[in-house]
Amino acid sequence: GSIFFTDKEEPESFSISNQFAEHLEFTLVKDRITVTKDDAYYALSLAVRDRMVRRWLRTQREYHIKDPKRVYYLSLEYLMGRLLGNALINLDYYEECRELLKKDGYNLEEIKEYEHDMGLGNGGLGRLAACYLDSMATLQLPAFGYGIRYEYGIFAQEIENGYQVEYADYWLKNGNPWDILRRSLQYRVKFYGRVEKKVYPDGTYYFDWVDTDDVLAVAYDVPVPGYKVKNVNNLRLWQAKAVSDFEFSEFNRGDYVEAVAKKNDSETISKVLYPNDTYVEGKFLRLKQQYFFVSATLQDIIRKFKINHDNWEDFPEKVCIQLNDTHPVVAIPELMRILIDQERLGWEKAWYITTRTFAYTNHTVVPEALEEWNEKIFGELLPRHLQIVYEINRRFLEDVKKNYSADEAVLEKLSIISSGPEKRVRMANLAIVGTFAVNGVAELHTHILKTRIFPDFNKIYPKKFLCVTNGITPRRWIRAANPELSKLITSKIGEEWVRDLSQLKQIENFVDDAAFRKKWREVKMHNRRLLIDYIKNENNIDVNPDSIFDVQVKRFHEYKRQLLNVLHVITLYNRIKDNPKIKMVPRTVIFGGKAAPAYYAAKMVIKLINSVADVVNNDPDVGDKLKVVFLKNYSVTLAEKIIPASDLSEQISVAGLEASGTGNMKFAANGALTIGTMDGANIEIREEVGEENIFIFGLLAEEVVELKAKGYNPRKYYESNPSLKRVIDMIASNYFNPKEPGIFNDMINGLMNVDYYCVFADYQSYIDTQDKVAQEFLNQEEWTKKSIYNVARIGKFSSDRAVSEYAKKIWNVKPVKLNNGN
Ligand code: 26V
Repeated sequence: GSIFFTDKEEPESFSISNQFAEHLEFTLVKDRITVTKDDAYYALSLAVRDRMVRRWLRTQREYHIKDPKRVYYLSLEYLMGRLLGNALINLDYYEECRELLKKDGYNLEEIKEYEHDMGLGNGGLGRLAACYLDSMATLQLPAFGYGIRYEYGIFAQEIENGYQVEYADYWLKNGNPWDILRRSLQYRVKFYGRVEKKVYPDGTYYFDWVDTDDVLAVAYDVPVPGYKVKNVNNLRLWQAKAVSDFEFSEFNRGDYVEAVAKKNDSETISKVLYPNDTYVEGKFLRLKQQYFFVSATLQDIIRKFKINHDNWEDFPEKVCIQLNDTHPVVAIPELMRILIDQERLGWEKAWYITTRTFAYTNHTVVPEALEEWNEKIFGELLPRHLQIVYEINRRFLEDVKKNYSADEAVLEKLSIISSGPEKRVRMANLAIVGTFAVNGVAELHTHILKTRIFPDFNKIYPKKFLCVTNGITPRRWIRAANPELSKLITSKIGEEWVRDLSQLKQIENFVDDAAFRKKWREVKMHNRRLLIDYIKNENNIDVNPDSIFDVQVKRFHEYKRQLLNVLHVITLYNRIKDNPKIKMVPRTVIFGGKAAPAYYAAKMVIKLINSVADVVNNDPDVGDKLKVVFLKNYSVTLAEKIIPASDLSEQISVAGLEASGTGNMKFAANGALTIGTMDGANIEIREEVGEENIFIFGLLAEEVVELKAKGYNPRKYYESNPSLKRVIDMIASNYFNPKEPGIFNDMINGLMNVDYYCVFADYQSYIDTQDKVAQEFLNQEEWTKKSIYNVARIGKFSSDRAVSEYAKKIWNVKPVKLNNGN
């Protein structure tokens, strides 16, 4: 007989109460006297994890036995948030668990609050990866996430005197019950060194990468349970560790302490997440992280492949690797190196295999965010890879000259290596050349990629470019974040919508049911009150529960135009000051989000918001007509509190720059109406919900281009628009910052002279549209209908739809169903 439960037909069933008690006593060594709430969280999480373990093992074993084609999702970022509530929902165990805990004297809702967010990402790209993991598991796909186990996640944001201040996010301080160390899974990753050409007696030769400085990658696995299915997929995160046999020569020279101290160096690789999204710094450590991640991951993928296969030609039939932006693109020359130098395949065969294995998702057209590596940095850290990149480029450009164009300007644009005084490796060009599919994340974004950013690539490879519009997981963003709305919906149409979001269509049948609409409003009010309490606690601001909850939460970037929102706030303030008795629809304008620590302009927008909030919130003329709230440290968990309470979703980027947006989807799915530009997925949301149920304003993407082409002069808008002029003059004359005069000078000068993101050009259109919002909010019955239509018609934006599109159009992977047993 086997001692393993996985070998038994009917495994003994664990009771959560027993497991919980056992972990409290035996894992945490606590008793009734010493136990804390945090212990309860930890023990409960371990107990819930225990319930996943057998499914997890069984899933991995099933994938091993059936040996289907697998997909590997490679991302430097995963913004997972909290895992306990999500696990309970996906295991369909939430209610039962809550009741059991109650018997033990614990409140699940309270215990959940002790979990620290797993914030291993910056923003949209990292959260998208987390949503896709949930959908890949729910769709029962043989899929594997790979990432880095950063010791410090996205920084914690504090506000001091109105300014953002960053604190380290040591998320592991109380331990982590969700990941398990794979003690025997370690790979050696090489850095630096040099390339040696080795010649065989018969004259053939190969290249050897020698004298390297090595680091170990150790695996930590996080379970990813699908919703109401047995599949539990795996997220494998690598942590850097010094090689154990380090620097023997230095030992011998007597530099023992030096040698041991050096251990720290290698372990800094996985120390911290880079906190800037839209700006590339070209730092050595960042490239080290990328290669560290890619090398360990490819070794792991190849090890698994070799268990069942010895023919490399089968590789692309069995393995698909999705590259989340260019961050893991060094995987392309890495696979080439392995195939050529280690597996001794010729170039052509290696290239054939490589280009049929990888696919690349682009997430931004913001030029500062396109990764390019200084050739010297790249070559010093990865000498063999630089050679391979050069050879890829040489062959590619040969091909282009033969079949497309020999025009120097065209070749320069296509080249993987940029020319000029500082040669750089262009990771996006490498990604396009080295993959079989390149996808944008919304229709407009894909169109801009094809026509504006990479037009020649699109002509050379017309079938390579495609669109997969982003999506969000309804489990976390509706079912878990908004339990009251979920109950109301389920009471009308059953629970299937949680795994098939298109079913929400059915609630349109209740739009004309006044009782249903009333309940709909009660749900929103319930959520609003929770947020009001939170705001009172955090910011000590009293919020009017009947005001419009007007919310913009996302990373701070100039292109996202939080500044335009502030200009609207000041415009409203001026109306009140002009006529303190004015009848207006009350508003609470809520902001949240982090700015990259070195992004001065974005940080000054945060300061401006807090300065305006100080004045507006303390002006007796304003009363409860207008409040401005900046909620610090926006995170996945905070999003789950804010979004369900919102009425108005601000998606106001300058058209053409927000690749997709996913917050826009989360708000609409929770019954907020969008005010937005024709940008990213806003366009597709409008198409789905209907133009009467969304507030669109501003220049179109092409109009932005035209305006700039004919010479945009923001000063003209300032001079011809008295309301805009007044707002700008107030900021410029320190109205909101009398104690710190001049701090907004750079901002004002930027707006008046350049206004790269067309804030002035869109100002009036935005104000007019906001007035329309207020007008329509007055009619609560009509507003409620629009809110219902938004939810009913949001089905397309489920990450289940997005992931099935990837599976069909790119990955060619099929579900592996685990139906019976535990
Ligand atoms: C760039 C860099 C540069 C180096 C430092 C670290 C770092 C991290 C991230 C990035 C690129 C961020 C790109 C991004 O997050 N794009 C967002 O992707 C979302 C998911 O597709 C999409 O909804 C947003 O519109 C898009 O801005």
